[in-house]
Amino acid sequence: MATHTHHDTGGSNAGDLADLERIACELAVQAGRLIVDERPRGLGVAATKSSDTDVVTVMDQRSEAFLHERLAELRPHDGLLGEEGAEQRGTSGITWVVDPIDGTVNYLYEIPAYAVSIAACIGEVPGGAWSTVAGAVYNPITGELFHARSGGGAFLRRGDHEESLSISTERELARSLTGTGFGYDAEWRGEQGAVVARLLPKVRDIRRIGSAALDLCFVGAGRLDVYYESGLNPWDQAAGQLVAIEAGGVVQGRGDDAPGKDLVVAGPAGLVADLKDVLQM
Ligand code: LIP
Repeated sequence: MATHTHHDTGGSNAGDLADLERIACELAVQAGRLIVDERPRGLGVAATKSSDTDVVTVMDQRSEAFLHERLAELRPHDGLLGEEGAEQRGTSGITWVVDPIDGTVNYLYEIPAYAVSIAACIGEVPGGAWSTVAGAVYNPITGELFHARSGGGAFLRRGDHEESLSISTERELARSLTGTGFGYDAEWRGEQGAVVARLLPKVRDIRRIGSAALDLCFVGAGRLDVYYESGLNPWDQAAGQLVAIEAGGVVQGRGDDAPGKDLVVAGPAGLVADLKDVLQM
């Protein structure tokens, strides 16, 4: 079973990981402030990607440009992979995987459920096996900063207050608040809708928050009992995966596969197993 629990840290020591986590936190907050404070009036769609509902705003692009510039200054030998096209190979063994605004549709519609997600990863991302060693997810509207480093636990910081996170203690799928999300392709959404229709009578309820990064952090915080989604890119899930794991959860893919674009399931090990049984995945 390729379950992401605790990771190999690629030779990074605890001090290195703490520094990576600090950088992720600082830049997530700075980029989060940018997308709120400098949001133009009448913000529209700057471009579309996989479909005409898969939108990019000028603030996605500005946030990613900011993160690219700051990471090049702070960590010049690291790699970078960003949702909006930023990509460079590094020599340090660390690749920063960033989603400049996760939950872009929520951001466009001013629904307060979006985040900047920044993860320091090892391995071959996106082409091969990779894992996250430090990360941060910041919702600039709620001021909630979720962060973790491998082996260091998961935390939620709001202002001067910080608390450690633990996953749900729920053990019954029928009583589980279950998060999920859907892709941008109409035919694929039809298939995903059929899956969630099968699942709905078997769980407490479904929540479709619109940001995978927040969904995974909510699993870590126990705000969701369990979460699954198919079609996610590394930048949607890299930081949130580690928060869920360091809060005591497991993050798996289909069958014995590692989590990835095909499927991500996160939560307490027993609930993840039961959910995968129902999903037949
Ligand atoms: C979003 C994900 C969400 C998914 C949406 C979209 P984006 O990422 O975070 O979980 O359901 O379809 O992919 O596009 O806002 O960065």
